[in-house]
Amino acid sequence: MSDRLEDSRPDDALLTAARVVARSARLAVFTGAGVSKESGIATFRESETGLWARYDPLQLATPEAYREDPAFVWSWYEHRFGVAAAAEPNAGHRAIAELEKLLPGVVVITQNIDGLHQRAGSSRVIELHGTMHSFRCIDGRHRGFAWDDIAGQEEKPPRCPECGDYLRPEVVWFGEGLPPDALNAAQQLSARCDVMLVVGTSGVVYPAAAVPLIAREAGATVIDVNPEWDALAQNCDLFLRGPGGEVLPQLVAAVREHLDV
Ligand code: BV8
Repeated sequence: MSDRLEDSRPDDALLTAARVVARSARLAVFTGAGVSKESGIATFRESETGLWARYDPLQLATPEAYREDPAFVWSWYEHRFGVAAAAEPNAGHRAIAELEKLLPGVVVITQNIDGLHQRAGSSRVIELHGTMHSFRCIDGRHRGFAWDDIAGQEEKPPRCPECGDYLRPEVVWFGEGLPPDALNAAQQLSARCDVMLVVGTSGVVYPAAAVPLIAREAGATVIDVNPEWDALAQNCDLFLRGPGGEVLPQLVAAVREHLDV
């Protein structure tokens, strides 16, 4: 699709997007922190509130920060784990999960580590940056510990039940490579999708941010959902301005009309 509908006539853009999505055979949904904003989880671009307001996630989500002060970085993840555990998937997450019921071959590629897509019902989710719901010892020999396996330990960070090393969340920190299987799957699905719906990402963190670019290069129609017109919006075919929790349910309702279901 060559011409890009500005968001000057939002209803037209939404109806066009719904027509494109309803006709898709291989829809990929690429999400960032913005899709969880309406679940009460701060995005990276906004500062947190309270204790963590004065810390920059880009400085905390690194192996260096963890080596320097493991207890401090662990406390940040413990705080975020608590926020995510108390959060509920919002209408945007649920709308994305509903697309999987309406269309064939829908896959979600997310940068988020909060697990809300899965809790909303999406069953094909690629977590490019790992998950905060699983832990491993720092040299990676023992993996897959759940929060319940370690919650009783007083020491921060808790110790690996197998080898006694400190544990860390199974997330990708800045400067660390992405899980090869997840990255390869995301790149292949992006190159093969016919429509990519991008929701709530500023598109600045690589290699994840290349996902929509791969899709567009391969000829997919790229639709961006974001309250702000930003770098990604300039490289998409359709821009739907607004929060995911509002736009996505409207989009799915219009897709249902197209599919007459
Ligand atoms: C790598 C997990 C190489 C952790 C994250 C120096 C050294 C090394 C690497 C680099 C370097 N300089 C640059 C790099 C590359 C670096 C990078 O891209 N840096 C950026 C800052 C320039 N990348 C890496 O380091 C990656 N690894 O390159 O390694 C390598 C290769 C092989 C072997 C060894 C090494 C790893 C990057 C992954 C980092 N981990 N998360 C954790 O979460 O704790 S990144 C984290 O930040 C998120 O996962 C996400 O990817 C990113 C935040 O971006 P967004 O999700 O887009 O969120 P953001 O807040 O930015 O934007 C929110 C958007 O939502 C906004 O547009 C807003 O308008 C919108 N919004 C707001 N409200 C709503 C909304 N949208 C919808 N609805 C709403 N209601």
